[in-house]
Amino acid sequence: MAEWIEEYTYDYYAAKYRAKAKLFSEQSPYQLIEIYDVEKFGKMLVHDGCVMITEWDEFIYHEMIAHVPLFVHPHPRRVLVIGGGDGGTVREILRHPLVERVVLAEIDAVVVRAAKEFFPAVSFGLDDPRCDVRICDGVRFVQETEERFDIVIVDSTDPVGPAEPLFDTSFYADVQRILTRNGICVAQAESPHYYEDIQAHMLKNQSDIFDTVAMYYFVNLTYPGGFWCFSFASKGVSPTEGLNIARIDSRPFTTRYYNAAIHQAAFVLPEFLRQRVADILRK
Ligand code: AG3
Repeated sequence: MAEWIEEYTYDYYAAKYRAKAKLFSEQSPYQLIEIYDVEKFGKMLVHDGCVMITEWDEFIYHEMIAHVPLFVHPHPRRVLVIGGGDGGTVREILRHPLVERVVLAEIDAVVVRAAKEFFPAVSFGLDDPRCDVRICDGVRFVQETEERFDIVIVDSTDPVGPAEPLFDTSFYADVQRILTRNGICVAQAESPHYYEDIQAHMLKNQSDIFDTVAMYYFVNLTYPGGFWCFSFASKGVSPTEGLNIARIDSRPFTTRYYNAAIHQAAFVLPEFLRQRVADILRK
């Protein structure tokens, strides 16, 4: 089999990949989960027609969602991941020797099962003794948990379906409540070209709750447009000022995208986006 598979963005743009084989397809209670073997990119995980990860470029997303908050926080011990059932974010978090415990709250058991079977190099951290995988609704988890976390990472899909409430003020208020004093929340923040309304909505909502809110970007291949963002919100700690560069430079693991200069550069936004973010945060 060799067929083209497509990801549509609205009704005016689509990206097309040459699939060598379809490896997995299952309709879970939340979404259609498919895995393809794709030319160039290797195995590709697709939810409801949207590319989640490929073997080729998942390191970029996962390094940038994890190492930015983990190197900003002076002593990250406990980390909560909402979503992220493929395990890539957990894998990067567990490279930090200070981390004692990671809780992963993933709503969809099928994602975890499929990732363990087809993406062992992404998902292996889920079996680490420091990782506690909970199949549950992350929104309810943050409402109900008595536990406190130094960092909360929202590794979500686009805000349609189950991920929608993860972009709302009430969710961020619960996240703020369960964060410790130097707490940081980093969240998947979409494309500034295709999802500017979502970005505005989430930054505005975060700024109602958090003292410090910023946006940073990374470049990968397989999300629409390639230019993609994460939001950074904290109880005051700056993502770049006072950054401990020596700690980054002496990290006891290798990275392929993240380094100290990339960390700082990621917060330097192109002018259209810098202005837009400044306007949203001023209101
Ligand atoms: N999270 C999904 C990022 C957004 C993808 N959007 C899209 N293709 N339209 C990826 C989860 C990785 N752990």
